[in-house]
Amino acid sequence: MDCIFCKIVKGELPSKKVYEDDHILAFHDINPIAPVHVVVIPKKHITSLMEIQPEDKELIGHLHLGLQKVAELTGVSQDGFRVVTNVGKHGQQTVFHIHYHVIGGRQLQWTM
Ligand code: IU
Repeated sequence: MDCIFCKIVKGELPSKKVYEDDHILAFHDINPIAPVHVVVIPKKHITSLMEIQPEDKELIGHLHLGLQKVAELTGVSQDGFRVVTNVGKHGQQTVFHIHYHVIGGRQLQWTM
């Protein structure tokens, strides 16, 4: 499958890893928008939030615990941070393997 994030999971493309276990991978975004900007993905290929299936419930819960770990590992858990998953065209999703942006390390604003 021609998916960039699947290639990162398989080690065919490089990434700066923050956290990894059997089911998820977290790596620094190549184009960060804040001092902390980490992309967290399930190793399983799921195209977007809209393609999560009932059998993925445990995996998605596990990924949320991974988001906590990433926040702790990157030092943003105390002051706070933002988690974003972009979906489809209006969401400006550019990589069609579900991913959660963990963004922090500075005061964020809420703008669309
Ligand atoms: P989006 O939510 O699909 O718009 O975000 C994709 C993100 O993946 C974006 O912030 C890119 O900078 C990031 N990214 C990356 O970290 N490494 C890559 O090889 C590629 C994209 I392609």
